[in-house]
Amino acid sequence: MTDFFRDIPKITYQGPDAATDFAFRHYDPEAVVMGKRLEDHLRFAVAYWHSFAWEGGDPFGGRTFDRPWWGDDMAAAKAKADAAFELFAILGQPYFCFHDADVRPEGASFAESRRNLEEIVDHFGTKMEETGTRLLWGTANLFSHRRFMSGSATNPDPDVFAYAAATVKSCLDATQKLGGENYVLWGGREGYETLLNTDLARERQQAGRFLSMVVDYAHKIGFKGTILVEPKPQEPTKHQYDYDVATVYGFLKEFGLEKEVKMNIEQGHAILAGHSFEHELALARDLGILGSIDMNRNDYQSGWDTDQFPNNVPEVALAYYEILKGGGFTTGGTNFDAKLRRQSLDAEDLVLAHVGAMDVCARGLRAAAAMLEDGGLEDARTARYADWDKPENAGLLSADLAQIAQRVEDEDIRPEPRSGRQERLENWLNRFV
Ligand code: GLO
Ligand code: MG
Repeated sequence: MTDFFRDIPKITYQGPDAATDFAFRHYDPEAVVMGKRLEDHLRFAVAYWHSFAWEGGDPFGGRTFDRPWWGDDMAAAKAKADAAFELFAILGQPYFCFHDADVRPEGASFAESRRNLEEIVDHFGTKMEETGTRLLWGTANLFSHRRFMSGSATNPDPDVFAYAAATVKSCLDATQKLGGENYVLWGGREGYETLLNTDLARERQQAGRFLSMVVDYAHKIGFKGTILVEPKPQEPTKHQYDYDVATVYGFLKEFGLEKEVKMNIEQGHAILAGHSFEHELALARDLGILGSIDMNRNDYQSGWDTDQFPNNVPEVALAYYEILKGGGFTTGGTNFDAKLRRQSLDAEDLVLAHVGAMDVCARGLRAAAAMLEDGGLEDARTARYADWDKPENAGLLSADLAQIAQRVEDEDIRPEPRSGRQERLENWLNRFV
């Protein structure tokens, strides 16, 4: 036991009129929505990196947080793990996620780093068994260390490619050992700073081969989880190859991986790519590659990936609408890829950030379920496209241009514009959020 969270009670559902801040007002894990418990719909995960490894720095100043587990040896890593599992017990969320670099000290060699990871994985295994907390996904940090400054799989130096491949192998092994339900690849440095020094074609080939190796190895070790790629358009590099869902889909098709790999979609990354979160989710669902989400929120003015905790129910409702419409999560879940503001120093801040975020997601999911059950949007959409189902239009998509042109003249077709009814639908939406 550490005493970092001392005096903070276990959070329970107490309803909207709870007398304390330390309660869920909306997230009742046991409540049944569309035939499923809220806990099983939302599948919340705490992100180890933001909550336990991030020090509160920004480009103008370093560490603001004072944590008893700071340090770069195994004792510090275990103290960190103890504190992390204490937070998990307070929140009662079913899952967590981690990168290798969040949880173990860097060794003097690759082998030492791997052994450090294995030791922490054993420690996690014991704690997971004791507490029932599960692993939503594991991942490798292929972006913080200076060796990865010019990329990992896409590095001009083959030694870095090899180091990255060995790292992912060790992280997939760790994820498999802990029963992780997914494995995530986010290519933070898989991109370029300047085209002047970059061979785009070669780097894309390297990335495609790397991802194929990851998929093959997952099969080889019998990994039953889902391999997920997390799109982001830029930051840290000026341009990242995994720009958005559409770009990654094209990449997966090119390398024959579209049936093997799905997407981990993050709110803030969608915004940076010039999309809404629901756009990215709807597209992934329609392409059959919607896997999991990194839930957070971006500051709309800064143009920077601010990774704040979600606090906007109408936006979150639209996101869960797309997820529920696709049948809900299977192996995926809601990972809070979100960090405190650097002035939020206290243990209480870390707990309450998650409590509020879980409440916001619960409200959003309930609203989304009510919208789907009402069916208003789906009915309006069906009506809008209904003419495509008429017998006279059945052959339109298999005809050629000349046949269509003939028909337009023969039948003297004169299209009559119809309202898109956007405001009416926005008013409908407001009844639920
Ligand atoms: C950063 C990303 C990062 C990933 C993580 C998963 O912008 O969101 O936090 O989610 O590395 O691999
Ligand atoms: Mg993320």
